Amino acid sequence: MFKKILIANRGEIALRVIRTCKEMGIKTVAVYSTADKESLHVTFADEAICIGPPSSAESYLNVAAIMAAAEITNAEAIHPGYGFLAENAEFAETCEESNIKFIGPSAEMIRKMGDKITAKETMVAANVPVIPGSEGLINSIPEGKEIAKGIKYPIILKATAGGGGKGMRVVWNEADFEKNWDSARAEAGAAFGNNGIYIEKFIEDPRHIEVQIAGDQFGNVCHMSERDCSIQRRHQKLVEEAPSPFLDQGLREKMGEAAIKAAKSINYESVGTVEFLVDKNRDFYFMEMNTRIQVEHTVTEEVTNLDLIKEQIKIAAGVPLSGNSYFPTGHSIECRVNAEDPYNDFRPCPGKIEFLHTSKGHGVRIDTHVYAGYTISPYYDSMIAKIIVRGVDRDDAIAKMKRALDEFLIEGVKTTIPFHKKLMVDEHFVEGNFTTDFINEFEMGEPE
Ligand code: MV4
Repeated sequence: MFKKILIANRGEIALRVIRTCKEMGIKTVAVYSTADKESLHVTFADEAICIGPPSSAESYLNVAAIMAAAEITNAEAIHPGYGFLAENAEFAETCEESNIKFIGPSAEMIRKMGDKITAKETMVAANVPVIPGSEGLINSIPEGKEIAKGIKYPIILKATAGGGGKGMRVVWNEADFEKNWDSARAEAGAAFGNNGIYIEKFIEDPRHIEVQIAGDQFGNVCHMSERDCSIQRRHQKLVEEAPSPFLDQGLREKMGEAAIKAAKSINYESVGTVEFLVDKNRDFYFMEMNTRIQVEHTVTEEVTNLDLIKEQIKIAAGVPLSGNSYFPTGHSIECRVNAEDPYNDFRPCPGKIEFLHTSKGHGVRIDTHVYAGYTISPYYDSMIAKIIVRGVDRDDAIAKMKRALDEFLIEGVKTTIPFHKKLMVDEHFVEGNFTTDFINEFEMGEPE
């Protein structure tokens, strides 16, 4: 096992990794920007190294500074967390070349899943269901229109370098093809320096259901069942839960097996997530694979009793998996507490936390890096805490979440708590009857 790990991240996930390292007897090195000097990941790590000024580009994305910090401290491995360098193939490659273990998949696996057309071709070859559409890149408008006619409108244009909705356009009829083609191409080119576009049938009102998987260095792959992440706003998840209220055991097993096939087809090493779109007929289609630990890994931990960070570190150290898959017991829900004003278009609200009391008690877990007196920086993501509950069933989990939201007291900044309180009593949410379009219909009303 590793003796020392450097965590190339900040906030709650840096703290999350440090906690597991402590339990495993592994020393930790925190890196931080000057804006994060007072952060808990700096306090709780065994060593801490400043890697630059507040801007991410000069600190948490500064590969040279991070590699220097790892070398100075003799760290044997780097945990990238999520965001920042977690899915950066060049960074993984730099680690490989420096004989520092990147706690994640190889640069090659990251690249394969990062290019969406390559990922899709890989899934077709592996017999994983994909959304009907073009075979690879579209080279011209007439070619695109021909394919669209074949699969029938509505269709969706997607950027091969994309993800997170950038360079994506829904086209409802042939008359609207050209203008959407132009804007998708321009947006993809500007965002990724790659304007390659492909076409898919547009799935209306889908659910976003993803399967947690893990693969070891010996070709064993298992799944840890699914998470429902359909409650999203502008491609940012707000609430995640496990299991999905939409799946029965039969579909769960089928999606789990498909996710295992997907991971095996690239000899996937590490923990990862296979994202699916599920339509009204309960047909599911591969969408993307995330080659990192995700924010919402916690709900899977709550229903499987696994420590996914521990599994990830063990895999990186060469420990074999048992190969057995995991099915959920009970129900878990996570609400993301963001320093944003839900009554004002979820506008970010950085600033000083004047008072804080976090929820406690049976079945409640709070993962956060903030405390009373902490100043939320405008430089980074606005997520300041995750409220995670576990109940015997979905109704129990919702009851616990309502209670936990009432107990979460924060002053000085606006947060998404009022949104979550309204959601937990929404009829459609309570019935488990929601799709990715849910938020567009949701009314916040006026502040109390
Ligand atoms: C789709 C789709 C409908 N049909 N593809 C959104 C981000 C990117 N990962 C893919 N996305 C979508 N792809 C087809 N063929 C709808 C979405 C989509 C979406 C997917 C999951 C969760 C939220 C979403 C919100 C809007 C659109």
